[in-house]
Amino acid sequence: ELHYPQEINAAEQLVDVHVRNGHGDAVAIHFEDEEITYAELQDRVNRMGNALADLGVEAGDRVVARFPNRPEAIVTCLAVQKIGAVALPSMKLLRAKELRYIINNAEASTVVVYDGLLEEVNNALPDLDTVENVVVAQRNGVEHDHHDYDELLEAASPELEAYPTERDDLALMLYTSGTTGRPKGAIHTHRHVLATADGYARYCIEPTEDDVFGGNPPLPFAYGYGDLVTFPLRFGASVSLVEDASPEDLLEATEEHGITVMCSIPTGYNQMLSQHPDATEEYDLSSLRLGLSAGEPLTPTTFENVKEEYGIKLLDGIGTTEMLHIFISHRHDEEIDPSATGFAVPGYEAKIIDPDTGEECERGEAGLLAVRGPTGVEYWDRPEKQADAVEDGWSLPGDIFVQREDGRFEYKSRNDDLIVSSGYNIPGPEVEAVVEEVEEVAEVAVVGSPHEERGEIVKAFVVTAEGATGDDGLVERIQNHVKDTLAPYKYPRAVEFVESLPRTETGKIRRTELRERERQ
Ligand code: 3SK
Repeated sequence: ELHYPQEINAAEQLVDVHVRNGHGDAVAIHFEDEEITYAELQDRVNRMGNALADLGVEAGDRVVARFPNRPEAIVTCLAVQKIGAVALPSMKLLRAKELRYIINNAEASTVVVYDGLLEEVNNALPDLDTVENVVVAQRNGVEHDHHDYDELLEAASPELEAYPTERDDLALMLYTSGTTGRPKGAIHTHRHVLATADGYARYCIEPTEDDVFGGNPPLPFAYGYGDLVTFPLRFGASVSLVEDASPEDLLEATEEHGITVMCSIPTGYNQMLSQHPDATEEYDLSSLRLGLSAGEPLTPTTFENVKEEYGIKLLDGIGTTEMLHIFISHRHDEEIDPSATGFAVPGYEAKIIDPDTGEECERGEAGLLAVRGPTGVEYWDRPEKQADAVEDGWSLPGDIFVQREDGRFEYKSRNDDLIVSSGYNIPGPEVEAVVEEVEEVAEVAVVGSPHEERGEIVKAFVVTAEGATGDDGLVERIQNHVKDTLAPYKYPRAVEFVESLPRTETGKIRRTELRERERQ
């Protein structure tokens, strides 16, 4: 079990502790040609914390950080946490409609945003009820009339004592799509943040100060936040950050920054393998010691290909935004069976239950995964969702697993309507609601369809309105409308026109039937 003192501040633990311990000159962040040491990171975090406090941000306030994977994102989140406020990293592809909902729901007081991502904030701003400050990091010369990130930092003091947060005070809030189309804020405490490193990372990855974490999961994805912020900084290691990293960027960064622990999703590894089949001849990848994989199921083929090409094991894991990071995985130093996800991470317990009775299943029997441990599901202001997601202290992530005789957990499928495509969680019903807005659409059902590279793709079954023709033109109009309304990765890559949708007696669409049809 992990014990933390009553008073603890995650940002202080991730940065100041290292400076105090004489590690201030060690590199914390590699970004482009820059090497930011722990002492420099502390200086920036302190200035940003003071600047935010001067703007009126108080302990407990929610502050949105909207950045690609850049150092300012880390500085902002840590500064927010250091003054006792709550960091809310925002996925960069979110559109004004989604931002409006999230920021109003979180009642955020402040938005700190990269100028390349300002437009959707400006579009949402007239309807943001609680936002008092917008701070812009101007990196591309985008004109604005908000506070300027660099000017604020320049003017602020570099001295800052961490706010005396308690271990169960909120530190981080991450919105997850869920299946309903209304994103849910998963809230996490200072203790939760540190526990992801002190459990999963410490035992499954065993990081040292010499490790360099790198990869492409976005920082607002809980997987990316752990891999690229919490883990490197908890262990006095460093992170190689690459903005919008292509497979080539990741291979280059591995050579340039000496990445030792690569972090990606199966689609990311497959893209690296297929786009650079001779990577080891093109790049020096000898620094790599391990790869982490999550976000979607890892196939044994990808595991073997990565092992053969890069000479490293891929540690598959399953986590959720609600649990903050991975709770089932192998350990890097044990024999990995790539057909299974692994064992419960030290500190967590996992079991398989019958979805109808809640009784524990026998080994070998498929059922609903239930987990508990040092992190847990807590939603911001959604008691009805909270009740569905937790039973008797056990969190129910909504996945069907089997626990084998050897104790390993093997993934089977999702238990709900969430489509997992290239690591993005896409709620089918949310896409349906937008497709339905197209005039020529009478009815629609959206499900995941298996796809070799992306795991699944979003597929829409559409019944056209009278007089409309289901042709390529309509497919394009549907796709463009979704791309213009929601984050573009949610658009249906496949559209099939059908006479009618399968329905239950009570009129509910039988998405299971459509999903099964796709799997045949
Ligand atoms: O998708 C996952 O497996 C995952 C892993 C770590 C953190 C968050 C998530 C959703």
